[in-house]
Amino acid sequence: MSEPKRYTITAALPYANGPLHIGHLAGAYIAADIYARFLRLKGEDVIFVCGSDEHGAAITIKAKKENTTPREIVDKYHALIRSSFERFGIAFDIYHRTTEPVHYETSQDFFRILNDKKAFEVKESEQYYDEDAKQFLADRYITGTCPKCGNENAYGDQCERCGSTLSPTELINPKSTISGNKPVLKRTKHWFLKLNEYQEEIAKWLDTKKDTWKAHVFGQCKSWLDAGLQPRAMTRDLDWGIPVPPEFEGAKGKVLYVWLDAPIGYISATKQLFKEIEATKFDFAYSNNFSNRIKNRKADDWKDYWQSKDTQLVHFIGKDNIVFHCITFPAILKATGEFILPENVPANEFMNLEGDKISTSRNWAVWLHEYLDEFPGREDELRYVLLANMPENRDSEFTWQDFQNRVNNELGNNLGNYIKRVVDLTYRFYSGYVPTKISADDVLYFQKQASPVKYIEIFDAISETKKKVAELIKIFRFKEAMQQIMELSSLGNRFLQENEPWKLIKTDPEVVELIMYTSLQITANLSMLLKPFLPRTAERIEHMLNIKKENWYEGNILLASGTKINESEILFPKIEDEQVQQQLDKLNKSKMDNTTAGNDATENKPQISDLKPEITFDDFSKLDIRTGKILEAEKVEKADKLLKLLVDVGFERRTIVSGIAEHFKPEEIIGKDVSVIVNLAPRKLKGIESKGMILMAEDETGKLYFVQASGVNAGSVIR
Ligand code: B3M
Ligand code: ZN
Repeated sequence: MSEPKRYTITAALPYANGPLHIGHLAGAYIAADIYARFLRLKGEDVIFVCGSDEHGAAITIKAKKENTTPREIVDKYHALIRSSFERFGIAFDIYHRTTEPVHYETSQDFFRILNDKKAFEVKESEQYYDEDAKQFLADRYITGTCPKCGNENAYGDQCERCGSTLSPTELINPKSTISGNKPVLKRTKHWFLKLNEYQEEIAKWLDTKKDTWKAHVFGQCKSWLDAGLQPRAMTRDLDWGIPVPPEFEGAKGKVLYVWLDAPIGYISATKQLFKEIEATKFDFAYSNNFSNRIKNRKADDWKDYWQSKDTQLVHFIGKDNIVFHCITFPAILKATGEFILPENVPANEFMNLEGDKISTSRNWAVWLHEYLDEFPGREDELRYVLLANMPENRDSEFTWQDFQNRVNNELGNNLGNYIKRVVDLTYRFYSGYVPTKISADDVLYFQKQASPVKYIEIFDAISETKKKVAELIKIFRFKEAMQQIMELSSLGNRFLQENEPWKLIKTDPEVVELIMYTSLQITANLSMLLKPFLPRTAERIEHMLNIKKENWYEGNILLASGTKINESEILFPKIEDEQVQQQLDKLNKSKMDNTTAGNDATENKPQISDLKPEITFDDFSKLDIRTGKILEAEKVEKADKLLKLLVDVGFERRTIVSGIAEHFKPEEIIGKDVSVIVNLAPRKLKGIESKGMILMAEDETGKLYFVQASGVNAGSVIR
């Protein structure tokens, strides 16, 4: 896309059925917030919208569990989630909710438009019904065995273990979660979105995203499309949700499917935002800060952000929401003929906690509201650690030990101490005044001096860092962008350390002015660079340096000579061992509670991997497996896990890319006998076409072994 005129940024609407945890933050909100803050800093026209998702079985199930009403559940958790976001510093322009009237209207209008555009077919189908509870069962009310991976606790719409999207009738041994009984199939009428009719359009559109979308997002979409899109019911028999508009025949007792109404929530939030802007009322605290960009707008201007071709729409979500944002919602938007489609959906993968999957029901989580209470004023430390471990392209892990290490070493020793030192030295040498600007002679002198870190290189490095950070943010590589900033801080540290101004001050005071002037510019640039990433830290540095930058400034001189700066403060106090221990104790308690309650706390980490469902001989005989020999092996650039292999499979030599680089060195596997699936469709990995797959055995520790048939020639058939 050529430079967009404006940006619409959305972050997944969290279900209002529980508090936020670090998995939510690492999945969508920190990335979205960095992106939004960066664009605002650049002076772009951007809105950042979110809100609570208050419908669906997620809510009614929780209400049942807590013996209360859905209304009470959503009111309670909406308030908690909203305040946690606000305290943590996620700078939405609006945090809306899907139980607001404007959202009901908008969603029902969508339903009408989709109907007018003939996007629906009304079908009677059989659906699971609980005869004791006398109600149809929403997907989430049915559990059973996943037909793909054998997980016995899969839901009617999804298996949380293998990530497959399911329909309730696919479950083996279905059970109603209300009564525990086996549900019966009963006929009911529903409106189905004819996704199959959009297959081609969606495929064509997605094809244009091959190079700009994350591989795992694109890959997931592709496999959906390859499987063929099917009509999907957009209504449910439930008493909690947005009613099907009453003029529709048979509407009674039916509500919109939550995945129809939730994404529309982004649009109704935008409508509400512009209504409030017109009335100069701001919903979220942060809106005030950014009101300059969007003030004087009219209520109707929401349309620009959703219907204008020069708007860039970006959805930040976790990987379990990909299909809804990349296929279903785009199909809906397209069907209306009026809306733009997302430019990108940079979904993150999952973050685990201390070796186990984060789980609300097992209380295996770090809850945001608890963190905020237990570590007051330390929001940026959590932001930083979640960012450093952000699951951008693969699942990642949060541990309290790593939290302590990163805060104390990377933030404390590298960044915090550096800034404090520069400020303290400025006080020691110049009573807190930024020294005079350097002269050309000084520069020459300085360039000749022996220090390995040269003055002139510093300013190049600052420019270079700014450029790289901006580029990386634009392609959603936030983790690397943060690393660039930390490297600039390390460079600043080295510059100070190697030039030793505290020694030179006696012999070469002019040179010290140059060193300090330069160091102060580094710190000022760090504060600007940090704004999107660690906003509170950036503010505190700005306060120390007595500057305020509202815009992304391309030049390197941010601090004028003669400015009086403020005294230093400690940015990142040490995280003590006891604090880490307290958190670990808390998690251990959850584990104990679960074991005594009879829940297996390690339910997601089976010792023996689950059995897959039965297949027929025909299924098996489709596989063409042959013996092969590895002839060549080399590392794939910029891919830690991949080796590029040349394999003799008897009838030809094949290039196969294999994810074993963390287990074997290239040189040690040349000549190895292997087993290869030779008729697997080729796929591109890091731009290399891989033709086939090497079979590996994995033991319980994760160690890999080649599956070998020794003594036979390459190309022998395995069956
Ligand atoms: N509430 C699902 C989730 O929290 C859902 C996201 C809606 S985004 C429109 O995973
Ligand atoms: Zn499964």
